[in-house]
Amino acid sequence: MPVVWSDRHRRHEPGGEVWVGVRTPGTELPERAERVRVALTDAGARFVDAERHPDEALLEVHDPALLEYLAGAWEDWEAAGLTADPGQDRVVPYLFPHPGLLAQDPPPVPTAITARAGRFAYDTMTLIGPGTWDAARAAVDVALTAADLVLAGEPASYACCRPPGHHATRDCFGGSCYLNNAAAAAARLGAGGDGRVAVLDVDAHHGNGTQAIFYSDPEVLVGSAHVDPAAGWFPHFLGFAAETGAGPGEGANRNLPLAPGSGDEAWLAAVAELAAWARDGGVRALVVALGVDAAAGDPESPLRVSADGYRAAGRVLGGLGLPTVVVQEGGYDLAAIGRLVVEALTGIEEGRA
Ligand code: SP5
Ligand code: ZN
Repeated sequence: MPVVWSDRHRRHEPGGEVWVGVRTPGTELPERAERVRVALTDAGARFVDAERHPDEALLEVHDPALLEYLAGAWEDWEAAGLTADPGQDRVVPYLFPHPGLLAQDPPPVPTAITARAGRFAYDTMTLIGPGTWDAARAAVDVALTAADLVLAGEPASYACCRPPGHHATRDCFGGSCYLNNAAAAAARLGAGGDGRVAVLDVDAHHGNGTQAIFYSDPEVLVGSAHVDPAAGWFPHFLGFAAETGAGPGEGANRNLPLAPGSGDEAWLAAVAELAAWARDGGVRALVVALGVDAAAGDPESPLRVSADGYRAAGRVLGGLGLPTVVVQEGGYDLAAIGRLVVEALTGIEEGRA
């Protein structure tokens, strides 16, 4: 299947993560996408450069206030002198508008640049530097170009997105994600209005942003298999089985939390359950949010899936026989990420055959 790519991902250098107040090296590195590119090149893949898309497609899934903030966040931070005093070379939030704090909903966008970040960031780990907006915007273009290829008749396409997107909601960002690439692709696939779309998320972490964006939407099924947040894993506050959608979207969200240590058997059973759910829901197009951080060697999750497991999951998802856009999410084991992606994509092609 064609691989959609943008060199602009390299402009996003997170510069680490502030975790429990400490600047740690972080794992969402430019090298991740480069390793995937090399593995796909070796596998003989056909590369397509991302095409620039107007903001309209993005406004289907994001609040204009978030886009406006992210587009200027770095320049505002620098202009406010914060790189010199107190000497912080990335945008880091410090104050968060919790519901219990507020007199206004939605909260105002604060005047102080230091306070503004917390209006949109929900964690301290997802830092903004000079090239972050350009790269995040390019990742959406990658996903939208991949969706366009499928709309033009390709059976499947792979969006090699970086930074990832599935933790970004309509109006806030976190979990190494800024803009929701998979949600933008799903909105694009569903734009014709003639049938439901499914987003099936196999990243090790709950796809909370995608869930939130489509939570009341009966036309986009969102399913996620992930390590149980109740067992102590990000995103901690959601991803539970009881979250099934709201209002007209009731029944259109499905979460399958897995115990830490789960390997191929339990994980593949969950992936198969999500696939059967989408099939029974009568969907006509599929977005696979492909995180490969459920793999055994990944530093960010306790799931123990093998490379063969990713291949088998690909076969299950490809077996649905739907027009499919695969969107890259997490995966932080640099030595394994390339092979894991190749196995998953190969599995999807085998499943379709
Ligand atoms: C897209 C994606 O996979 N995002 C995952 C973000 C989860 N990050 C959670 C990080 C939690 C803190 N990690 C600290 C590691 C210290 N050794
Ligand atoms: Zn993840």
